[in-house]
Amino acid sequence: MNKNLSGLILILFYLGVIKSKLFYIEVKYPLLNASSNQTKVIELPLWPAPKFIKDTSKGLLVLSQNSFKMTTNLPQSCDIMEENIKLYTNIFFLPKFELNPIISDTDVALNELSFEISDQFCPGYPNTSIDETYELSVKPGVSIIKANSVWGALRGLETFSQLTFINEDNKLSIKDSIEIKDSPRFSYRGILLDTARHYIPVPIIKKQLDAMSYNKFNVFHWHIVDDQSFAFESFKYPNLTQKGKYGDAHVYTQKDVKEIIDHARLRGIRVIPEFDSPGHVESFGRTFPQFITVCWVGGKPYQAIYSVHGKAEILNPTLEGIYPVLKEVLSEYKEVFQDEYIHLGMDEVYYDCWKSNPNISEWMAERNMTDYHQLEAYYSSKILQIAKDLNKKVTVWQDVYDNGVRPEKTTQIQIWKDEAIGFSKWSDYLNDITSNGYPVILSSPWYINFVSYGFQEWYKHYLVEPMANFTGDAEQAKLLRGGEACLWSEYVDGANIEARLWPRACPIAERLWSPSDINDPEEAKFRLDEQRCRLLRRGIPASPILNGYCGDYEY
Ligand code: CP6
Repeated sequence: MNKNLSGLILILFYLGVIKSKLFYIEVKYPLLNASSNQTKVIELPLWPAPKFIKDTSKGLLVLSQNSFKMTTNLPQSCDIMEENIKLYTNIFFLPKFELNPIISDTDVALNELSFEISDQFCPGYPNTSIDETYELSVKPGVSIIKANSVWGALRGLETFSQLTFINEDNKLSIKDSIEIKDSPRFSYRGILLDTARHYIPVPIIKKQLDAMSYNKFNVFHWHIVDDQSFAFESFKYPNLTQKGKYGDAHVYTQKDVKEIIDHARLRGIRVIPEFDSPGHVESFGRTFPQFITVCWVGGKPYQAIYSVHGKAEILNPTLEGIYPVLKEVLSEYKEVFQDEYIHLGMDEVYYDCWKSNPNISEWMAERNMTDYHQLEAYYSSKILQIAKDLNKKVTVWQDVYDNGVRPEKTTQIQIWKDEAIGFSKWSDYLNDITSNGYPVILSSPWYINFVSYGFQEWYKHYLVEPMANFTGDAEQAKLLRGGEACLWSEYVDGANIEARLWPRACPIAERLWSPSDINDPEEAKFRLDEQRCRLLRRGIPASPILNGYCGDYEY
């Protein structure tokens, strides 16, 4: 081989080694098992990985619960910071592990974590344009988190918490010189929970919000009603709840909803509720059977309600009486849910029942409608107008767009179809919808309710690159606002949601937060292992990833 060439290869090889050494640190592994002799080289065990890390540490700092404090530069008290300082103090000094609080002469202390927040005000609810950028500087004495907003400070605090571990002397410690600069790749990083197929108890929903914040998710898409149940407490139409709920214990009172929204706010998470129609309305139709399309069978009306689940129950858009009711329902949503967006569903509209009904055919003929897509589009435009009149921005499932409706350009189109379930490729939808100027949320590759033996899906979910087949320019690319992991709950309720959701949602959290080139699952798996153990330590019963154990943790 040519000498120069082999020299070059050597240099490249050497650079590769240096790069990986910079990125990897030596820690006791498992992290909590201070007495273990196992040492393993793992990356700084951060999840999701930040944009930039510089670790020039030479030793450890010790945090003592007697002296460590967190301070902010905010002139006024801010409940978000105060609550999180409490929450994270509990995470740092979990009483369960009885840490040694003594700082001895040979220890170097970290006594303060100081938040320097440029927008010195305490925000209300998080919104689409929150700034989650932060910089973290860990050093002896006072470590610093700089952020533009309180939301960035929260993300930085989570990262800081993930750097702490228990050292050989049973003291909470952190490496002594780390610089991190970080901001999310996508602004929308959501999880859909379906509490209609099964009710999920309020305290369990709150725990999922906690776990979401540990993974830097920032949107809870609440699929709160569907065919199977209508669990939202309505004061305007109490029967919606009475007839729509599963049982007395299975209702989200408006007080519950407010609590959940406030719990989410403290963690920088938006709550977007879904009102799904004109399909998926069986439970709604128990109160308003007169608005459900009567399917005709053998030349006669056949009231499908209560007898056929799923596909048959569909609103009849030709009945004008429906729209004032929808307006009331949506205005009640608006009173309770704070977010500027509401999700209007409109997925899976099947035409069989509409087609069977001669009154609908007649109505369409009078309006020169020749195609049921036009009827669906008619319904979509009506309900979109209602939302607009209520001053609400809207997300819809892609069906609305597929059907030719072109709503306001603020309307987010959520892609759920894919060739894997008999449609086109999700990347084709992404190219098409963004080329027409609509913001997009991607869900198709991330159904975490589909399970196989073990946790094999995580590679698939992790390796999804949303922009892999993107054909648009940089402007168009910005329209991909992010993605959403969907946990459809046909087979999920309070008994198994936590183990089903975690750590299955973690790979998606990293894909949506971290730079696109953080995509090597063989590197990520060590950090993911640690993230799963971290979730356990914080009280989230996340499933195991593969054989092994989490330090001294008894699971
Ligand atoms: N429920 C509702 C569902 C689905 C949708 N809407 C769904 C269908 C197929 C797959 C995943 C989800 N269970 N209301 C479609 C958005 Cl593969």
